[in-house]
Amino acid sequence: MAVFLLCIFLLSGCGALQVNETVVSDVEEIAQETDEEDDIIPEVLETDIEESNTEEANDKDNSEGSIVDDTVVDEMEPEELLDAFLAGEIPAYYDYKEETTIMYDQLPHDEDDWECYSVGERIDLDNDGEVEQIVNGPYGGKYFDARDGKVYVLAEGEGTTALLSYADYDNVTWIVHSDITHWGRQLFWLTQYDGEGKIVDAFKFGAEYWDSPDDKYDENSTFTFRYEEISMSEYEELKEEIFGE
Ligand SMILES: [Ca+2]
Ligand SMILES: [Ca+2]
Repeated sequence: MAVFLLCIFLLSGCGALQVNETVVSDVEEIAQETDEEDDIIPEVLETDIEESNTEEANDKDNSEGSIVDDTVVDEMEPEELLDAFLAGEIPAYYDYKEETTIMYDQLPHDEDDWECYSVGERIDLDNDGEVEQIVNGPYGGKYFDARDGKVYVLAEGEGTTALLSYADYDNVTWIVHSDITHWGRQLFWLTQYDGEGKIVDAFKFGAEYWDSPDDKYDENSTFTFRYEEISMSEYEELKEEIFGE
């Protein structure tokens, strides 16, 4: 489901505003449905949404969960906003409607918990010359972008079929979601963002070999780059170029 949704998002080529709204509304709709569809919601996403809806979050402030004065937040630099988010002082938003938020201190931080989140590097993930915050965690964790006086979730790992990472390719940084731990395929979805949280470019890349008896690709497998079929040697060249493998 996560991969299917991701495909739709990437295929649509629309901005993050639309993407994020779609994600949230899809998840909310699914969450309201019966148990039979529970398994198609990434657990981590469910947890986030449940936690963001707790009374504790609402009690921190009567509006957005922020415990810092709005005017102060408005004047903060992006890195100061990221600091405030990590300090648990301001929330991060999932979308421009700002209906779904997470607080850093509500994420699991117990090192014994496989779901443990921890502060990672700050690097420029959206090619705007400013750094974003990597938070390490399950399925590759989450990436946070500060802009317009707020912190937003730029991307997150969405399960074993959409592990989060990033790659430098073609002189820009791409957000990568990978499906590489399952039988019959190595699939990657690369998304390039601008500094406004909008998708500039996106494509699928990978190898599919569903009928392979030994779970390995060969010349007869299907190789895709930007939704067009390529050869095995082209696939391997591109894989090395994109991921350095
Ligand atoms: Ca950036
Ligand atoms: Ca940014």
